[in-house]
Amino acid sequence: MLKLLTFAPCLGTRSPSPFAVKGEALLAMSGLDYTTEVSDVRKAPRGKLPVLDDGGTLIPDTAHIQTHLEQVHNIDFDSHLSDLQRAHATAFRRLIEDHFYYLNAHYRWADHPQAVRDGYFADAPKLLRGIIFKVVNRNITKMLHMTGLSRHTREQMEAMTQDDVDALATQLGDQRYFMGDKISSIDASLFGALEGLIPCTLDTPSGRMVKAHANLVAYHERLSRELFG
Ligand SMILES: N[C@@H](CCC(=O)N[C@@H](CS)C(=O)NCC(=O)O)C(=O)O
Repeated sequence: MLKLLTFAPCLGTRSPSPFAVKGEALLAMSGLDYTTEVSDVRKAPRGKLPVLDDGGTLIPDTAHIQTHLEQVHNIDFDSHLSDLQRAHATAFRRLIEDHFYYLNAHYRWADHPQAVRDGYFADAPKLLRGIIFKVVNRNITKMLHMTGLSRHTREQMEAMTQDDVDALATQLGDQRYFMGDKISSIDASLFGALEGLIPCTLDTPSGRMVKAHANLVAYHERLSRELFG
């Protein structure tokens, strides 16, 4: 049985982590039976979640989870895509996971520390919650500083965010899925990002920008229904 080790739902989302939602979306798209289990990053092989547990074999990272599902379980996510579509999907995946992700993390952790503390660490004993939050917050702040993104002015960061959101909305256009009329693995990445913004209870610049694009909102609602009922 496949089991996705993940984070608990919070702040109105299936999971606060877009990667955890992406991992679950890949499993839902695969049609294989799976379960999810709330886990702890400290127990994860690379200190991050999600991790796929396939009968005791642990596969960290959604890129490797996708490869595992393709190679071991013969799931075909992307073979209908042309070489050009694959190239576009790769570029957009990097935009979503290696740029947009960090901007979204900044808006959450820098603007809503209290809500993040009480949402992310709801299961931690109340006395420890503040300490855990402080340690994680320090690491996240450092990580965002190292990417260089949080060194820009707020105005510059929001302009970059707007560029990302507009690029996503333009590529989607009035198509059913991100690459056309058939779902592919890039939809899992985009769904993960949108899940962290559209139903999320936090008011963030990226959330507002996404919600201003009716096609992104309708897409999120459609995939939510199709993948998770
Ligand atoms: N490239 C990884 C990224 C996973 C990731 O960054 N997970 C974050 C949550 S969004 C995490 O577990 N962070 C815990 C930590 O770094 O301590 C994937 O695709 O699965």
